[in-house]
Amino acid sequence: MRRRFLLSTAPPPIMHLSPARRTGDHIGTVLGVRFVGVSALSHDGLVRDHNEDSLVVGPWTLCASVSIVPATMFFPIGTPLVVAVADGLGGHPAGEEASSLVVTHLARVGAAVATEAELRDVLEECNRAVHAEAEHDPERIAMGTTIAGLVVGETDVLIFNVGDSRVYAVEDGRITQLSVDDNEPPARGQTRSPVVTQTLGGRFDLGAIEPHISSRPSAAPSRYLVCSDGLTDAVDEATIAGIVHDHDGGEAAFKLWQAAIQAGAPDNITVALVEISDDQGA
Ligand SMILES: [Mn+2]
Repeated sequence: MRRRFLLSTAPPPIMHLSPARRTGDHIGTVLGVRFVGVSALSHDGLVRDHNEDSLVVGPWTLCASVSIVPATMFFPIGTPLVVAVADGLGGHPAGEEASSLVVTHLARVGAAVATEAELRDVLEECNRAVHAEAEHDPERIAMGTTIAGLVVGETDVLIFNVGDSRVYAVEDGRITQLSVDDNEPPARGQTRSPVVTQTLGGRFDLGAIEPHISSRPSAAPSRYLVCSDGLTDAVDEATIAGIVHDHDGGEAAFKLWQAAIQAGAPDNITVALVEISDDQGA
């Protein structure tokens, strides 16, 4: 283990995020619109020497870089908002290039994704873009990435994934996985195979992808967690559920990261907590 963190160190000053959330509710009340709050961070963990995860929140991206302090952003519900995590394929070259490319594309076009068919088209564009970048470059050959996230629209939330990054619904003290893991069946004694069966790019030819897409009403209040396997492999779902029950916003994102670090953080960790809040300001 090369990396070092003092687990006893006090968290960074994120407590101001609670007043910010109230500010968001206040603005929502004034304008009579619902808001989505997104609190996100991405970190390389304690073992890997760099971060191959990337993140997109609306027009903002974090491309294979590290942010230990969660960023919290608010968006009015209306224009489609894409929140997604991409986990560059380990064991292939340029995982960080693949995850960065995909989130950058989603940041550019995400606001125009209003339907499931449009989302499917955009994910196919991402698959072609990763393959095209890799095709003639020996240093990027077969680079690939997972993608998992949601599009918060006026009436519906579209939930999507390719690969084994995850989306959960957070409700009633429980988390419920909405994404579908694309993993090979586990070997005896394994709970989950590390081998993914489909990704964006990730193969020598341009293979077809079959994104998993489902939808739910974009009701307020509702909460979702989008994360890479660096969180879910290190921290069990009951612990994750407890943390997001007890905390919200940036504080919850930070506590999730902290739990993964305390568990040894063998992989990159990326977390985005998505909270749709009521225009009545609760
Ligand atoms: Mn990972």
